Amino acid sequence: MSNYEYAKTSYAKSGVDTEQAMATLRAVPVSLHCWQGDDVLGFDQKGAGLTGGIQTTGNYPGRASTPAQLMADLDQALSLCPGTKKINLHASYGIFEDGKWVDRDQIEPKHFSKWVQFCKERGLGADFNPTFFGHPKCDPLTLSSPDEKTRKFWIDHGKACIRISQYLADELGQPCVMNIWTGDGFKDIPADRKGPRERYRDSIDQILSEPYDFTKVKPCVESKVFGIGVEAFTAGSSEFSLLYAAMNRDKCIPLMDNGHYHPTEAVSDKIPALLAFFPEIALHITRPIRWDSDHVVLFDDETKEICKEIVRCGGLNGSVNIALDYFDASINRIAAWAVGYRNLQKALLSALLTPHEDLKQLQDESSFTELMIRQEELKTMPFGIVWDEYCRRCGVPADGEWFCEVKKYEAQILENR
Ligand code: RNT
Ligand code: ZN
Repeated sequence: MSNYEYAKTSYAKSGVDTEQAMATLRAVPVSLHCWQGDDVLGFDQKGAGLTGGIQTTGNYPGRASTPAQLMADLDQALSLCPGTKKINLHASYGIFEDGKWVDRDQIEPKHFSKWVQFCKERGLGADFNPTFFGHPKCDPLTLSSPDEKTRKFWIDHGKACIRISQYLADELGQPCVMNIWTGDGFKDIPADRKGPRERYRDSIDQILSEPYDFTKVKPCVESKVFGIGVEAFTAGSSEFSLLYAAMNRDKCIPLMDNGHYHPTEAVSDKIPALLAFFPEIALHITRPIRWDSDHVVLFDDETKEICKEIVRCGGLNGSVNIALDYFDASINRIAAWAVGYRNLQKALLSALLTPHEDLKQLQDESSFTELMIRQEELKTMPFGIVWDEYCRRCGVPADGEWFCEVKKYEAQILENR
């Protein structure tokens, strides 16, 4: 009996079909964030640096600094990632031909045609994000600024991004999730909390007044508890963002980033709460250490719990849009992409290899002793064997066989940058 046959039989005994689990996982789109490749700097600003209360730390050599380099690095990372991939783009990654630069309120679909070509050649979908940070027109507020000129600039940016998202969805034949997140907030105790939120709300209303097909373009509002330099107040708090989405269900969906809550809050628990009310939600999967530190995603308990909730709430049928969001500049950036992506795939596979119906029944029968035993015993099932088989079927290297590829690429390409 092969290792895989052994694993398959073991799982079958606990009521799990490994074939079905692998087939399901293979079809689930997961969005890989382009910004891990260049420390969130983008191409449209020279020297504005990263602002908005987010930060990359580390100075690992070989950062991509041109579209061609970022695409080459993405290719290397994608070749190591099993499953169905989408690329998550930010507006700051527009490509201006012949030096024809335009500011963010003027960007057009044509500035993303190279990305469309990239995605088409590889059969990928794309998601999109307006970039409300790292720009001289952050005053430092954007959509909640009291300066009407500033606010208009950023509203126009948001509208331009709706048009680009529609273009990406139409060209690639897949829905495009368009995420609105700003770092708007205050370092210290505000004198007015309602004003910024009213302006933020009005700004999102104006952005979403731009026409789009809601079956193809999925605008989201991402909440956040605090950022660096905006410790006292963020305009887009959890209540604000969730309520905005709840009151505008016909035109947007909520987005939760699991780095954006107090450290004892668990996004895994919030997923079923939101799905009790929203037909569709979106996630940014990351790893906070003490704060929104955006560390590389691990195959850890909370990632597994998030994936369990996605799977058992039926989220793989399209009701949960899954994206990664982390940025580590202290290690090889391609390895960071690949290991985080693979860990999310592992967590999803592990969730798919769980007999959820049996476990639910034990809970409903109040058989909590048996429930604990079953849940504990699942932890030592031969998961790694199924993972290896899944990688093999997807045509990507198994664990232990991919880092050598990254090292080769580092020696040949990254070290010469
Ligand atoms: C920041 C948010 C946001 C960004 C990206 C780059 O805290 O998580 O999603 O990470 O838009
Ligand atoms: Zn995020």
